[in-house]
Order: sequence, then C-alpha cells, then structure tokens
Amino acid sequence: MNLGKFKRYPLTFGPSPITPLKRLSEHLGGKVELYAKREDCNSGLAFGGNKTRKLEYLIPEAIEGGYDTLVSIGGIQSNQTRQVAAVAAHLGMKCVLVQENWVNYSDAVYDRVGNIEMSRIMGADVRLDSAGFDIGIRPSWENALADVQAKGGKPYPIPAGCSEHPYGGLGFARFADEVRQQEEQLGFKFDYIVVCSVTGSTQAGMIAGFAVDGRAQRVIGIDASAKPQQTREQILRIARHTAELVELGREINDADVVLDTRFGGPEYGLPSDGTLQAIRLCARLEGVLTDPVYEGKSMHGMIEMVRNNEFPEGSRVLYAHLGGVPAINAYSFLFKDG
Ligand code: 1AC
Repeated sequence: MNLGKFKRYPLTFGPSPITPLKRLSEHLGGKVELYAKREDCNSGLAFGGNKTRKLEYLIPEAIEGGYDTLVSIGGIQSNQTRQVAAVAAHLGMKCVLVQENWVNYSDAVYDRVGNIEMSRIMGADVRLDSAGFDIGIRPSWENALADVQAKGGKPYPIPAGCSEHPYGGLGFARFADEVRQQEEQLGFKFDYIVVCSVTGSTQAGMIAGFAVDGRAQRVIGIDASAKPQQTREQILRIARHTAELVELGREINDADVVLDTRFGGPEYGLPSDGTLQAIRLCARLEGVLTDPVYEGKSMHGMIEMVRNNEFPEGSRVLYAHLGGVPAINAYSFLFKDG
C-alpha cells in the first residue's frame, strides 16, 4: 500500500490508543477479548474523532489551493461538522456548515447542545435546513458552496462524513497501518475489527487498509444508517477507489464488504432499547461512553455477537470508537434516570 505519496497535515496527537475492555469482556463470558481503539480521543481539536483523521488528507489541498472557507454538511448533531469547524478554527479559515434535519427526534435543546453548540462556539456559520436524512451529495450543500463563491470566497467542499471526497478513504487506510504497528508492540494481531458505518468512508478505508494483510473481510461494519443498501454501495465504491489510490494491487469485491444490518434501527439517529442497554453496560463496566447515533449501535452489535458466540472462542476483537459522544447531550431525556 502506497500512502506515502499523499500529503498529510497532522491534526491528531499521533497513534490513537488501544485499550482493553477487560470488564466488558469478562461480563460477556471471557471467551473473547475486546479492545477499543480510541478515535474519540485522537486529537485536541474539539474532542477529535474519525473525521479529524480523514481531514488530515484533505487539508493539504485546501491550504495549497488557497481556499478560505471549509464547507461541510451533516445532521443537526453531526460530528463531521463539529470536527470541520474545529479544523477551520485551528487553521484560521472560515467555515460554513449545513445542518439538515436528519433525525426524527427533538429533545428540548436538540439543536442547541452537543456538536452544534460547539460548532457555533468555534465560530462556524451554521445553517439549518429542513431536508431529511440522505448520505449522498445534497442540494443544500451545493447551494452553500455557490453562496460562498457568490460572496467572493473560495469554498473548499467537504461532503458528509468526508465520504464522497476523493481522498475520504485515505485516513482509515492509514488507520490499518497504525494498527499493524501497534500489534507489533502488543505481540498479537486482532482477529476482527468492529466499526460503525453510515456514510461509508471509515469502513471503506479500513477495508482497503486491512486488505494488505488479508483482513478486509475481518472488518465488521455495523450499519447505523438504517438504509443499509445505500451505505453498502457507498462503502464498496469508496473502498475500490481508495484501493486504487493506494495501489493496493488487488480489486476490492462485494464479499469484502461485511455490513451487519441488525442493529441500525429503528431509524438513523434513533436508538433501539438494545442500543441504550449497550451504552449503559459499556459505560458502567468500563467508564467508556458511547452515543445513541453511532457508537451505541456498533457497541450493541459487538456485544450481541459475543453473546451469540459469533466470534470463535479466543478471538481478539478491536472495537473502533469513532468519537460520536458529544451528541449524547442532545438525548438527555433518554438518560434522565441514568
Ligand atoms: C454522518 C457523517 C456523520 C456525521 O457525524 O455527520 N457521521
């Protein structure tokens, strides 16, 4: 894999830590060892997260091209937009964020706390839009790009989750290399990697990156879009493109995309009872927080897979914590009793 030919602007602290989830592993019977790779604390920029890792490969183009405004999109509680706002502030750029109405949920202050609150504090121009959930290229975002241009600015386009950006998969291809280096220090290899998927480039990058040592199909995506067909198509397309970019030397095929669709419901952004139970279990056993939109769903998936003996005994499983926790503030009603 040739990642070295791409410029990378460091926004993260360095390799994100891998920590054992010992008490959760024991609680689930002790036959499988669970670990977490902590993208939720990968950077000092507004709590970081998976998008910060992806942005490292987009930002060189934005700087070298003389762009002055980062323009991105997500739901009201988007982690993507919070991380783009942080990077813009860090670099002294302007930031325009389109926040669509992706989630059928309205806690009293849903549009005022958590991610969106932080983006506003960091100075982003936050624009609410009534359009519903869709992970593709959105007219509202194209309008925002045109608006910046019409006002004399030079907008740098960053689509939802960075996913449809040509370099959107590179950050998580590099994640695989980072894991390989950490495995050398740990003295063992992970048998499975569990990751939440919605817009696709996190899993896609991992597929390309772990294909290097034959583990593409060991990346278990847990769908949290509740529209898995679109997510799956996007993962495959981005993984293929990323594999070509990094000169993987082999095609990514349909079988390389493992996307579990059992845990994404009832809708994007709405937790099931299982999601909420998983959030509480992991929080109470490990002091590790997850959220109702992303990591709570992948945590639920991993816990159920252990309970159902879907991982062979003795497996070491790496849970990718992508850093969606700031959204939890917007769901305070669900946790009013803990
Ligand atoms: C959907 C990209 C996504 C976010 O946080 O906005 N994960």
